[in-house]
Amino acid sequence: MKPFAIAKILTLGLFSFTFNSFSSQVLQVPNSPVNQKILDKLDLDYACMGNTKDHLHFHLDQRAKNILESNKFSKTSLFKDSKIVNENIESQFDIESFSKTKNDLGIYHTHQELVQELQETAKKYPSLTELKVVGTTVEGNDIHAIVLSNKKSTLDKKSFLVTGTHHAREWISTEVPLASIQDLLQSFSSDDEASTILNNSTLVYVPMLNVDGAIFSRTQQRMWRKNRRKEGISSTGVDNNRNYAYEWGGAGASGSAWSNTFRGPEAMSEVENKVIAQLHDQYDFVTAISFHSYSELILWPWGFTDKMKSKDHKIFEKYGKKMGAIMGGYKPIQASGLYPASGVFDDYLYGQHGVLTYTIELGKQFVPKPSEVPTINSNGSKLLRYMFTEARAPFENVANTTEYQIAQALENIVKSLNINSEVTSYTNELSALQSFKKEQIEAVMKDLDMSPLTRIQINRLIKKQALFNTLQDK
Ligand code: 0X9
Ligand code: ZN
Repeated sequence: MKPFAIAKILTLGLFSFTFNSFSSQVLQVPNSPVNQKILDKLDLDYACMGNTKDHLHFHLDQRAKNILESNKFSKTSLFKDSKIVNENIESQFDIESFSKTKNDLGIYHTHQELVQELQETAKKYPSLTELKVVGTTVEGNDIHAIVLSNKKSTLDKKSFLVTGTHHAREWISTEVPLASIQDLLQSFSSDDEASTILNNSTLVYVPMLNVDGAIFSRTQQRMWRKNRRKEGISSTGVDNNRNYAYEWGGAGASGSAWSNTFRGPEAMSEVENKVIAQLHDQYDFVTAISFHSYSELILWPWGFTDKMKSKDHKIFEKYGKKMGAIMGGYKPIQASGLYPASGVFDDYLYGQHGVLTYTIELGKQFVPKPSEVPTINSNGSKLLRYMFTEARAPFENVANTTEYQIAQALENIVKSLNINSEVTSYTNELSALQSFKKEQIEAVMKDLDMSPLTRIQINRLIKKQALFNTLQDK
């Protein structure tokens, strides 16, 4: 059915049309808080499939169609000004177009090929690499990490983390880490930049974090996103990028096991997420990059809230803009500018551990055309070289100014605002603000782009707290 026809029927408020159930499309709707709420409520899949600040794209598969059929009311708002932007999202996974046999995915690595390549690489460069099994999945597969560093170098080293395939269907996100590994190892002896990086850094790569999901997407169900955790007898899966222990269970993460953004039964319940926590404990990363696809974006914290920027926004923006340029024009933005999502990788590593952390949404498809892969790989490798060289002590020059302290206190309040709105629960955070002048607080709120509603809410809380303190003193 043509987008025009759908839009027309829907704006007329008639809901009797039948969707074509044989192809699965992507529908573009305006990116508004109302539409985000509806998509969340109906548990529809609106991950990065070409999303922008203005538009959300969601997967109109059979499940979505069934849900929409039985929630006719929501459709009125959702389908206003909507259009189909992809007639058949599964066609990008049409491996026949880039591979001869069923077990071979052409330029893309199967899990087996990935492990083989890592083993061969470790064998070829024993003084520069260490191959490790860092976890075992629920389906019994090993999660591999390869650590790159010149073992002979006695220089002080900074640690970096690079991950691929949090999400099963985002095949390209494993290719870029692999390309970067080869880039640095192959040029170590001939190129100053590569040898400097390997002499003074410890680079931890986990090219395929969600191994079970990746295998499932490659062999059974192309559009699979989550891991393969079992709930009862079904493998419903958990979204590894909603399971991290930072603002876990907040906006944009579902409590329903059937949702594509299922947060899991508790924070860090999943082996893949535990692997990241353990690696950070071991290596103490300064900077981390998580590759995903798609939408050509450079994203940074906060992910969980769009109520404010982070206190380190300028630093995130500086590196983000440069990375966007290296990638040939990817858009650099705070992640929640797209849609809020909680329990995400960036927020966890930055918020919990102070790591400069980014999510890179590669390409224009989950599985870009084979002819596009070399450019994405080479830009991605350049991006990583840039970060390994320039983002070695990203927060070093951050002064503990009054503004910074106010921003920190405001951040803590915004975090608790998400949980409840009782004044008594903010006592500590609010007292931290008591010593600052009203004008100073206002200026920082403005600088952090705090939403007017949040400003009003916080100002009210400050007043209440002041009153409470006065009464207590009496
Ligand atoms: O939704 C995600 O986990 C990421 N997009 S993807 O399509 N690769 O799944 C983006 C997360 C970025 N964070 C926020 N948007 N808050
Ligand atoms: Zn993803």
